[in-house]
Amino acid sequence: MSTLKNLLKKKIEEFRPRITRLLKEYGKVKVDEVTIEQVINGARDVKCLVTDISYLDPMEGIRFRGKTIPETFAALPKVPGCDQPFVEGFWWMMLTGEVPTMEQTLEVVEDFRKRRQVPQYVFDVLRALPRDCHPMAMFSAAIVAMQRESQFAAKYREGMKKTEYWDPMYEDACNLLAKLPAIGAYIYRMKFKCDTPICSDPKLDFGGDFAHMMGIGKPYDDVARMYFILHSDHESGNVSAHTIHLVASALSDAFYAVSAGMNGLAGPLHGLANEEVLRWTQNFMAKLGGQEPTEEVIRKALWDTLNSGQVVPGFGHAVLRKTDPRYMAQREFCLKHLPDYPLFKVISMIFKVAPQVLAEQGKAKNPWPNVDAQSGVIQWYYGVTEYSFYTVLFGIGRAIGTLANLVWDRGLGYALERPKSVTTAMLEEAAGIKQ
Ligand code: CMX
Repeated sequence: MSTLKNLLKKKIEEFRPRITRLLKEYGKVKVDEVTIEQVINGARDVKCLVTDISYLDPMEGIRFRGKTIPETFAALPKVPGCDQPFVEGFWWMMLTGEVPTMEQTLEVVEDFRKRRQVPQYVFDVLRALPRDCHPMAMFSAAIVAMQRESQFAAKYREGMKKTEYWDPMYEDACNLLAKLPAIGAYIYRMKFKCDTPICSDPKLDFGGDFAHMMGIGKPYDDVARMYFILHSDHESGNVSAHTIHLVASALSDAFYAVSAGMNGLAGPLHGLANEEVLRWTQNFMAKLGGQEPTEEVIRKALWDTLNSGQVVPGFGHAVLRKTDPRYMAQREFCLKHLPDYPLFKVISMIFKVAPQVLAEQGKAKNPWPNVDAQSGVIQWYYGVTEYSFYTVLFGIGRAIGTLANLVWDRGLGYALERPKSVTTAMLEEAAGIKQ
């Protein structure tokens, strides 16, 4: 058993009694109450999920295993000669809550290398799809196509104890995660680069190999590492993470669950917003016909969007009530690497104007930018201008946190998810409305 798997086994076994005790001795203690507004409006803020892998404070933003974004990047072992940490080390940290040493990180790098070969039939599935399919539909199809590889499904058929579920889930999680960079890059090169896929380089780490297979030189490897870590997890209530947790709660394996979660990430109110931001910005720039945008022009474009009943992509959040620190991390990257890039300047101007406009409109509870407002600029700068691909990048990252959650879900024996519905008449009765 690998060092990581051994440590994880120990951690899961140590943790289990905490859940057993809570259920047995304190199962009826109230955590929250639910209002009619929450029932109708998408269970906003209802505390009915548990995860120890990340926590989202509305004012502070995300913490991965208790660490803020800067703390996470500072703590993890860096790829030699690069600014950013190994994604593989981050995977260790998300699974165990501990920062790995360089030696431990390199063990995961080696382990992932052995798992990264994508079966040929996955590429055949991708090639059989019409080329104008959205990259996210392709990504989701490729993931679910691999379901036949699931060790969890095979072991479940053979019969296994509940306390053993985490083990094949861990194997599936590693096998799936290690293959995602090659699948994402294949989709990109097949769809957008005249069908010229690039083979994986066994010497490279997760992020480095992704950049290599995308066909983009340094420092895109660091961009990829940063991007995957930043998008990895946002506790478990967001659409993609929650879908993955929900689907797997029926003991569907990781391939079914992650594919389903990617379909949720592909929605414009969620991960697709990174594509929408670039589309919105490019459309708006095209209308200017080469003229320098001003704050006034941007203000008008924002109002036009709002007045036509559309949302301003990249702004607002269901939980956050301040600028997303994932936005700030990417903005800092831009300030360091591309401060004078015209598109970055436009995005910065939108950052200045949009919160005022949204606040004036008075609908959005959070007028500040989220992770998706900044990410496309960096991709565009490094040559990935095909913005319909951006959500696939988000998806590769999101798999890290959600797969770590799935391993723990099975380790702690979390139950089938099944909230209760009520009828509208029942809500009216609860409200005291007489028909
Ligand atoms: N532009 C215009 N209106 C917005 C808005 C925005 N950026 N953000 C919120 N609003 C509106 C909502 O549509 C809602 O209007 P109605 O009352 O007419 O339905 C109202 O303000 C209240 O919404 P809220 O409680 O502030 O926000 P929600 O929790 O309902 O939704 C989110 C959150 C992210 C879907 C929303 O802010 C939005 O649509 N943003 C733009 C899309 C986006 O950037 N999504 C990416 C989020 C991050 C991610 O998951 O990747």
